[in-house]
Amino acid sequence: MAQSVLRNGVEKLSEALDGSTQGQKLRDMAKDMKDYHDPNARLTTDYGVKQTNTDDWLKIVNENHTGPMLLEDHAAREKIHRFDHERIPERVVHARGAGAFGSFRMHKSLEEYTTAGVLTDTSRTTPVFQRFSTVLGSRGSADTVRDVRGFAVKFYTEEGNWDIVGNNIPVFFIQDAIKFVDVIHAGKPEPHNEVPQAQSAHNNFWDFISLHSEATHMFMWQQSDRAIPRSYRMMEGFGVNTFKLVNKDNKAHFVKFHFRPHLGVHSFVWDEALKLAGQDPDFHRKDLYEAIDNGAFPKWDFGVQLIPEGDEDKFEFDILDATKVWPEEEVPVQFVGELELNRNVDEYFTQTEQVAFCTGHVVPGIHFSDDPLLQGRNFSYSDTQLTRLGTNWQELPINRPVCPVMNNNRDGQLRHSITKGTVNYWPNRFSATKPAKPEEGGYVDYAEKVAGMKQRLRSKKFQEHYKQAQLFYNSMSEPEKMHIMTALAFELDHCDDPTVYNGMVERLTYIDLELAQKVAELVGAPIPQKAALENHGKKSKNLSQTEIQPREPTIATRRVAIIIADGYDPVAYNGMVAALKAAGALPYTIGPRRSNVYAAGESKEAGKGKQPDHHLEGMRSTMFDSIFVPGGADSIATLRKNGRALHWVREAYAHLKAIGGTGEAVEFIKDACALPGMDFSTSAEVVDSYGVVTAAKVMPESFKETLKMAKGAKDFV
Ligand code: HDD
Repeated sequence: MAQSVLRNGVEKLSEALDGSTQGQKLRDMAKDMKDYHDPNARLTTDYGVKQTNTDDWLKIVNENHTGPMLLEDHAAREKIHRFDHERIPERVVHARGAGAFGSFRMHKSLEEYTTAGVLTDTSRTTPVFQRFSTVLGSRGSADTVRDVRGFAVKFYTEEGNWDIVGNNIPVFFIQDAIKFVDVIHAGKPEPHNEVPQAQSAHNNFWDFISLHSEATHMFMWQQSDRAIPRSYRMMEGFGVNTFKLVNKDNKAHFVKFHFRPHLGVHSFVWDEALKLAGQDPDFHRKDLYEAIDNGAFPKWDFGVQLIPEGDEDKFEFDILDATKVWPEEEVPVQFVGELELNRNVDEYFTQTEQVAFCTGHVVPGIHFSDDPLLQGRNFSYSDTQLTRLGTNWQELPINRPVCPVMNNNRDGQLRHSITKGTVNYWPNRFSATKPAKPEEGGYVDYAEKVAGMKQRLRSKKFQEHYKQAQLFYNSMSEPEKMHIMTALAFELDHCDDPTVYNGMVERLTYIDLELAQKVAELVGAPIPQKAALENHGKKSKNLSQTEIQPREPTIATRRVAIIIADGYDPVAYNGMVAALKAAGALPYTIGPRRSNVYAAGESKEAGKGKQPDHHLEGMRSTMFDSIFVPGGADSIATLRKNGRALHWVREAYAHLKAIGGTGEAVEFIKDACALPGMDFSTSAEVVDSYGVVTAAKVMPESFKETLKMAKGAKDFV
């Protein structure tokens, strides 16, 4: 695996260097790359001396070839010493992540609003590096936990690096950066026992949330399906904070950045996410890597919401408050560009781990607003990189810009570039390395009049914390509402302090009384009888993820398990495999063993048979989007007797997945899915969240159509 990964990287790099897509950044990094597949390369020390033996420490040996080891062996000590220091501090938040390279293009210029070349020049392809992450877990934690996902994009523009350090949720827990420490301490493992890992389901988190009412809107998103995405490729991205765009006439617009996935937004059901966290903790990481490796490049439409300076007071909410969305009815999103990820990393540590994003990284034409969360973030990001990476982190290959970097910042640990010349200050007698004029592309600060009292205050509109939480909840579909209710009930069940869960139930009465009552009943809190605040009943579009549909219905990159045993129907099997592959889906054959399985009419002696990709115990239904079972009397008779096979089908059914079968598999699937006392012939009998799948004569086309509908599939042929 490791070898193919590296080879792949090197091959792709040479393709890129031939002039394709985002060659600029790749050419830049190639200066520091080594090819570990060079058969002519020889092992050396760090100081370059070739080594004849890196397996035995130098010793004084007796006749039995044993004896004490020598301190003199510098090469051996170097090897151990380097190993001892391999780890660096993980990110204080967002430690767990995955990254990829890509490119960004604008199809409509934003020159009316900004001078930034990256947003105005439609002939440019800007290279990018993107990192996705969870927030709370440590670097080795699981991908599929309930959490906000980081969505950080570094644009290597011709004018310098521009970073959007966003999330897959458009709002945040807090309004002022100073509260970040509190919300993160509350969410991270508790201080006395470092429990729980990568979860918000504990006393401290909900204690803080129940007492800090500005988090109300955000915790509703965090309890929704958005926090358990099916794939990084199937989530939206939001810049969250309010920035400013400034045009050539020095006119400013407030702006929020959006990324909308071409594949639509899809999520796990909670039980699936929970199980996957143990069964395949790298699920999202692998999903991203495999999709890019297969050429199924994830894409997002890039959009902006714009408010002209001067209009900022026209809204019920403060447009600088990161706990509020700008409802799309009031400020539509204009989609003007496209982000594509098309190349996997060559090495995780030097690229995904060492990449350092900073909200303070902006290019001419893009400016900060007075958003108090953003202003504080601008300090925190460059500061944290010092602990994590050390001084001169900006010079690391993944972080350095593609344009020249010239200044009088010097020295410090691990300084990489060598600056020639006799002066390191400005002004100097050579008039060397001088400040740029605006017409030379110099960054010009946006001039604003600021006057006021020096005080620790927030604007009045910042004090309102519930209307948008109600708006979000009201906008959910019924299944989404149910998922929020069960998520809250799960989380609060993990809190054993009644002050915490009682307090949270009380907080819910500010959003929706019925929701509060249902949660209260499940978690054992007093059932509230009165709403603390009347629900305004309003809704807004695109808050429900069911509205963020795929651009084109597609099953591309969906993982389909095809379960077979000896005697399976080869016509149904081959037809389905071919149809799925043709549609870009990823069929995996699962058998009772990974040794060859024989179709009806095939014999072991004739040397035929099909080797499954996995056996039934090696994988679980959770790792697939769908299941197909071809008929074949003997195959189905075997599967019927196999508890794990039944579990595969039944579990997939419970997780609302499309299930298909032909011939004898039809009754098998029905029996496997049937719940005690359930009348399978009418969907009305079906328990709440359970999808209904009745399989009869499943042709590849109808199966594909069902799969396109992904979760929530109801009755198909
Ligand atoms: Fe942050 C990392 C997103 C508020 C302080 N943050 C980090 C990352 C993302 C975000 C995606 C991971 C970047 C990567 O992949 O390396 N953070 C957000 C969003 C916020 C937000 C969308 C609200 C709008 N963050 C926020 C505040 C502070 C920080 C208010 C501090 C005052 N964030 C950090 C940090 C991190 C970080 C401590 C840890 C690692 C890093 O910066 O590079 O500085």
